[in-house]
Amino acid sequence: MSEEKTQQAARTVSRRPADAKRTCDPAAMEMLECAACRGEQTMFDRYVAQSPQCPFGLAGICCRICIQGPCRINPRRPGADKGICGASEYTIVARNIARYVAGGAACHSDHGRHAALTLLHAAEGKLPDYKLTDTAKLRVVAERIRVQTSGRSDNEVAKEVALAALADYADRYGEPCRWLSSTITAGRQDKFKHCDIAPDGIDKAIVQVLHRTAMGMDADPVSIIFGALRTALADYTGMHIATDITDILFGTPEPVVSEANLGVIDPEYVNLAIHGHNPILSEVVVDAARNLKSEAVAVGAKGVNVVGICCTGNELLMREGVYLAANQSSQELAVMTGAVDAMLVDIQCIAPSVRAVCECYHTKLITTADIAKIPGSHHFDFREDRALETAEAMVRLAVAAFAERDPEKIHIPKHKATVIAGWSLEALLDVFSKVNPESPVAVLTDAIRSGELKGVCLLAGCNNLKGPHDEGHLTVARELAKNDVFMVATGCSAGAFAKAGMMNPDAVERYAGRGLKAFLARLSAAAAPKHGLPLIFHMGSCVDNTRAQDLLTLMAKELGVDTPKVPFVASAPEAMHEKAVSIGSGCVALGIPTHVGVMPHIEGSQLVYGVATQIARDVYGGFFIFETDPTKGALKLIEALDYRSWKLRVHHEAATRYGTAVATSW
Ligand code: BF8
Ligand code: SF4
Repeated sequence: MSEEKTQQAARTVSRRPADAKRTCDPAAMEMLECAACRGEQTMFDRYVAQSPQCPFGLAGICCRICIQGPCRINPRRPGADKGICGASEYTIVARNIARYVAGGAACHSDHGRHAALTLLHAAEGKLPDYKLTDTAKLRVVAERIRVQTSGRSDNEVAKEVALAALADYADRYGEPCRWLSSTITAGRQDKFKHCDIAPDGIDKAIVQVLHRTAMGMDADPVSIIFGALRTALADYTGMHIATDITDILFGTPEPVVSEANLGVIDPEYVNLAIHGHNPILSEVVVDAARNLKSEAVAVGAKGVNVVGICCTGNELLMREGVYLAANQSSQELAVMTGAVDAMLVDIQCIAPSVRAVCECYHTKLITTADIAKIPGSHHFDFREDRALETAEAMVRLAVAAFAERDPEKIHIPKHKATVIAGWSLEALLDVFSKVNPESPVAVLTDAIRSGELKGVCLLAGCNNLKGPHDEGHLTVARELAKNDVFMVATGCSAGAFAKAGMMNPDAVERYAGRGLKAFLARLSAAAAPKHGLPLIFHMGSCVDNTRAQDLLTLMAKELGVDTPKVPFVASAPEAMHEKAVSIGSGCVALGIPTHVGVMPHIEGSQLVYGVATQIARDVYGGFFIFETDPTKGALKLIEALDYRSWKLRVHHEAATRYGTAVATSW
């Protein structure tokens, strides 16, 4: 298929669920055409094969919590309006959602625990392949959580920070987790205390919500949802630990220029795709790939080209400028280019189907985590105390596979786009500080108060094949850009923007409204960033949503109000994973209007739906906006921003006029 044709196909993307070729990424479209010709199956085909999906599951009214079930609630069938044990639809829907949150929190927090243990062992001098890269951040984090820094060596401080992080996992006997209380506003601390949802141990919150939602336990949907919110805040805590410690170990990201989409796979190099979430592994693999360049040259390649997929790709893009090849729904398509010599996976979001795809090619599939094995792949037991040695062995598998390529099967789409990534909160504030050195974040809040910007949106989350691949993300962002919303992004949402060329200065020209354009131009003029400023700022992987949540907290402090009054919204246009449910729930508790572009399994209970969309607003100020039409979703986000910025302006004007403090009781 010619490039022009694929672009046209992407523009006129099909919305029919029975159509397997539903993507607006031209590179993915080209590979789907290719897969169809070769008779290879992808997750796009399997979505069609799974349709129509079970209406009970979709509505969240299928209970499989005990093996007397499954019980399916049918309000129209006498006697079947409750489960065998008598559980009502509201109990079942709430329990199912709470268990999603537990799953998501388990993923993020176990990832954070791995980072904390690595920091501990590195500080103890047990891990020669790891070092403390950002000791300034180490000391900032230490002071924030009240670990003494003066007169102590970096290793001493790091050890205590790691132990403090690990202590947040255990039972703190009523004392809220330190990574939560030290990073949120006083207003949120009070709110969480008042509602009794501040976790006093990450593991404890996860265990409790599983206990709470077992057969014969909590039947009260509001109580279950409050338990789920505590778990969502445990998720936030684990994510924040992961981000902070990863920055300490590998460096806090700084602006970096790179490229994204399948066109980054280079036929002249040994291509090693790294997929998953864990920088503890992938950072060392990047070192190993650099070390083994000569071995790659010896087999006729120009070197080793590491390309990232999903969030470990985002982590490497942020810190190392490594190319990003694909997001969640296009992971199989990277292998189908026939030029990926090995795919190395760690944890989370790895489709088991990559094994079957690798079998059609010469690609070696390498698993590295004992909790994420895939039958038939090469498994390396990755241990931090011999990290580089193991990583080099894995890279050597890729180098050896280079000679086994079948030239007939190589098809690499040309599509790729420039991306300016590396926007940690520190990097963003550094740019703001060039305009206002005294209070960098005021650059943003002043622009909102003056009406130049409508507010801030965090775009996050996955791909979900219930809608066309990447279309939700791109549509929401285009609408927000046009309406002068400052955007930051993480996860596969950031992947979609990077691939589509929405994270570079050209995109500002193309998509930004007048206010957003003027704002970014002012920043550019003052900061003169080497590579220019992007339309959407890439903040990293999914655990790095905490970077954006820290931005919200800073904005609240600057504006003198609590987070539910800040013109800050979030959107997960293509949410899929349990992790997206836990992140979204945490956002709501933090006071953020949160758009979800795929219907979660909640419609089977009017009551639970009402709690998520209405009651949450009354209690926390944040609420869910469920809207599957991305254009309408964007408009609802803009409406939420308009409402908040209008109120802020009114109260700030009144405070200025009467010389009083800004009112906060609205
Ligand atoms: O943690 S956005 S599909 S890759 S879950 Fe997974 Fe969703 Fe992608 Fe990153 Ni986040
Ligand atoms: Fe059915 Fe109750 Fe068991 Fe759920 S917990 S499967 S509703 S009997």
